[in-house]
Amino acid sequence: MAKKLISIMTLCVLMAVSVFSAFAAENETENALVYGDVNLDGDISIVDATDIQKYIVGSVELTEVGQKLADVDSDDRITVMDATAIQKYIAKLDGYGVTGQEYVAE
Ligand SMILES: [Ca+2]
Ligand SMILES: [Ca+2]
Repeated sequence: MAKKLISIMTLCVLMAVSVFSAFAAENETENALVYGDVNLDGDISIVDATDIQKYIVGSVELTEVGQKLADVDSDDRITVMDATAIQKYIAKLDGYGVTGQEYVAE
């Protein structure tokens, strides 16, 4: 009896694990690209603004997509204005351009 209970519990754990990993994998593919998430970690944070500043001074590289997501004021350049716009978005101030909007590849 106890043995049967253990095998049922094991089955439940295995099912929970597989459901969870399927959910995690799905989440990853559905992780939409959003303007402002320069480092593509799924979060718009001060790190992204800092990455832009570092990119401007040449101390960090951005991926091709990262560079597109960095231009949040849509002037086709990556400047300190983009970093400022992201900071405004985080601080919930106006003037954050397209930060937080979904990026759709052309
Ligand atoms: Ca980020
Ligand atoms: Ca810009």
